[in-house]
Amino acid sequence: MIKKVDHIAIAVSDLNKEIEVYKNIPGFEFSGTEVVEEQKVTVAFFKVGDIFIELLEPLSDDSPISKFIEKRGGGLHHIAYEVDDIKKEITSLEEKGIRMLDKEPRTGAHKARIAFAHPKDFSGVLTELKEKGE
Ligand code: CMX
Repeated sequence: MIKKVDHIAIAVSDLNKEIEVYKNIPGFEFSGTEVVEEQKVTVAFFKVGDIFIELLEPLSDDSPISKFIEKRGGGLHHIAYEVDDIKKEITSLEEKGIRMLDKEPRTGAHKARIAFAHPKDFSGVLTELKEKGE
């Protein structure tokens, strides 16, 4: 079962510049950056209420985020939902006809286990399942 929205991710080409913008917004609490080699991104998290806004900057030209920024110029990239048992949820969504881009979980920020579902099966929105890590 999907438990809650964990984070909303926004693709940016200049992370440090965007961090300064968000740091000035009352209610946005900066909680640090992390390089996620497996996903070829650097991420910055801001806590807003009980969810996070995740800024995503590509680490390299072959990062999927570079491709996205090239195609769309950045902006809203994905919504992530927290689940307790990601393998079970991958199977459950597939049984409902949703195409999972990841059949097996991968490692995301904070050592979470993550898997993406095809945007075409979620109203055009790239959708991440996330089982918390550390
Ligand atoms: N939103 C909506 N549609 C998107 C999209 C997005 N963010 N990214 C890609 N698409 C669309 C593409 O336009 C494409 O559509 P068409 O088939 O009509 O051309 C389709 O989805 C497939 O996209 P692709 O880039 O060709 O497919 P790939 O297999 O190369 O990439 C994907 C798959 C989308 C999962 C990958 O590009 C991606 O974005 N991975 C996520 C990386 C990421 O965010 N990592 C951070 C994790 C950090 C964390 O949260 O812990």
